Order: sequence, then C-alpha cells, then structure tokens
Amino acid sequence: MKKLAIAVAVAACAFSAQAQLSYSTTGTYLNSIAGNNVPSFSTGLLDAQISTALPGTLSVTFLGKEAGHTNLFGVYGTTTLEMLNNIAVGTTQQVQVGAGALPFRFLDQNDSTGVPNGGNSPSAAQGSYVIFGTRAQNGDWSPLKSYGGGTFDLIIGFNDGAKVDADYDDHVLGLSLAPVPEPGTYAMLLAGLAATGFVARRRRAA
Ligand SMILES: [Ca+2]
Ligand SMILES: [Ca+2]
Ligand SMILES: [Ca+2]
Repeated sequence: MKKLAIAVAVAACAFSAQAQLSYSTTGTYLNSIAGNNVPSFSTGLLDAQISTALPGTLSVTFLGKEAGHTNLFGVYGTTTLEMLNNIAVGTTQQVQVGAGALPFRFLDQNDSTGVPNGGNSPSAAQGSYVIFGTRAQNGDWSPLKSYGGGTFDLIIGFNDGAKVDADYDDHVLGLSLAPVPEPGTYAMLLAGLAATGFVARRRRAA
C-alpha cells in the first residue's frame, strides 16, 4: 500500500511538473522598455510563441493598462474568452485550451492593429506583445512570475496601435495553466498502478 501511495505521488509530481506554459526563445529581447507604467517592468521577450504540452484550463487575469485605445485579448480554444482592457483590475476569467500553441491574439479595436501568438510585428513596436522578465547578472533571462499579489506562469503586455510609444503597458495580463489529463493519461496512470499492485502481490506471494 505504501508503494502504491508512492507511485501515485510520483505520477502526480510528473504531471504537475508539466503544468506550466512554455515559450519559445525565438523572439527579440528588449532590454529597456521606456515608459512602462503597468507594471513598471523594463525587460521583455517580444512576440515569443507561448504553448503548453497539455490541454487544460487557462486562467487570464487583467493586471492593468495605460492606454487611450480599447484593446481586446481573445483566446479561441475549446471555449472562447474575450477580455477588454476596460474592466476591473484583478478580474480573472478562464478558458479551455488544447495542447500546443495557445490560440490567442491581441487586437486594438480603435485601429485594428493586432498580433496573434508568436506573430512578429514588422515594426517591432505598434501591435506587438512581450513576455515580461528579468535578466540575471550572468545574462540569463527568465520570465516574471508575480505582480500585484498574484503569481502566474507568464505575464504579458501589449503595445497597441497608438503610434506614440512602445511601452507594452496597454493591456497587461497574467496567464496560468492548470492541465486537465487526457483520457490516455488516465489510462497510463491506471496501467502503472495496476503493474505496481501486481508486483506487490507477487512479492507477498513469494
Ligand atoms: Ca506608459
Ligand atoms: Ca501605454
Ligand atoms: Ca503603447
């Protein structure tokens, strides 16, 4: 019974270890983002593709904006989420997504400037987003996880189509994924448990 408990714990750990959103490093690192007010982060990875190894529930939290334009963050997964930048800070909504690249896009509703996940804006300024991060002394870059009392897998910010700045604070969001096991994952977990039980019984019999 002890071995069974250990097997379950190991399986659960292996599962939760995959519970984060990942990002490609093919985007452009911005080492100084001028005028970012919400939040006052200065380093970001531009237009990197965000993905997940597992399907699950994506939680999207609105962290704020400094923008005259109305911007929309949409996720078009198994279900749909559309969040504007004129709602109460701290609002969290959820959407179901499959495995792979997150099917999201930002859209500036005033001038129809926008960007999909991993889209590279030719201007690298208007209509693009960053993943906020920090740079260690050895040069390693890592994404920021917390802001405003919340903890997230990734924090992203959109620079909308207003051609006055590149501050990436026009629609700021915290993203977190809670994976939902696929039927195949349950089957593998059950098969593993059955095998563990079989070995335990044989040992007792011997
Ligand atoms: Ca600003
Ligand atoms: Ca702004
Ligand atoms: Ca801006």
